[in-house]
Amino acid sequence: MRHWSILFAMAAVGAVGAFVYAYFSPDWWLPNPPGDFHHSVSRFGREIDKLFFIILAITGAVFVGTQVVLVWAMHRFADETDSQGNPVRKADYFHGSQRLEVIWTIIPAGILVFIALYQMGTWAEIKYRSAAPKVPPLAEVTARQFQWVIRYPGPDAKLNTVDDLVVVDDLHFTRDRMALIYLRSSDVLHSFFLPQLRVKQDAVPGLTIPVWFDADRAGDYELVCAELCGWGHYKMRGKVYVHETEEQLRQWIDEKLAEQNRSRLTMTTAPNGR
Ligand SMILES: [Cu+2]
Repeated sequence: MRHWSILFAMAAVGAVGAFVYAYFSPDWWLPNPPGDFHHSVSRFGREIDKLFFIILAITGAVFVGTQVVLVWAMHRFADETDSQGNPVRKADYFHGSQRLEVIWTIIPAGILVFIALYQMGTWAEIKYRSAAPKVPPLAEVTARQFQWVIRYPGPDAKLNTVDDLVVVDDLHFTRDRMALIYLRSSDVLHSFFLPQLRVKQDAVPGLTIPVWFDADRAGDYELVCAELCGWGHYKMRGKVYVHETEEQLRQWIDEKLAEQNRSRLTMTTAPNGR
């Protein structure tokens, strides 16, 4: 049955085709701003994408190589019968080959060691606390079922004081500046995920974890929870807005504060009929 090899070849060609198509499609797996889906907008994003492509190239080459061998073997050793219906060749087998097993253990092990060493610099830059930027924190982000509570320092520029601004699901920061947040959880495990900036960090109850990131393009992005944290997990979706300048960010915080003070005032005066 020689044509089985054709079916397997088509499956492999289809799989490679899907990858090639994906690269030219806006639904490409690495989310980027619409209209420019090949350019990550953050420094970490570019580094992570580079690692992603290296791994994709290695796994892609191995996939194509093994598929070629598979299809060739199916084609070359398909069963054949002569005109009397007798097999042309007898089935043959052997009990493994030590040399082959050594080869296909050493090569993947070597590749894994290479990736482990190669990614260390990027990992250190994104995750090591010693690499955290020496800047005042942008905000404290507390995950809870099912929202992100974000606390920005108020006019005194200090966190956890009475003049802080507390909002829900609304993360704002400034372009071209490392933003540092302190991530916490008040109930279960959540995961702070900024897909366009390639930032992902678990929020762990009892821990305060510094997370830092930047964006080199102003605009709207998204914040989602990437850890199944309960029935309303899907609702843990926040807005991210990157301002052009620090003044604009400051202005947004001031406006929000004024708005909240106004509503607090109406709340306290309303029962007395004004
Ligand atoms: Cu969550």
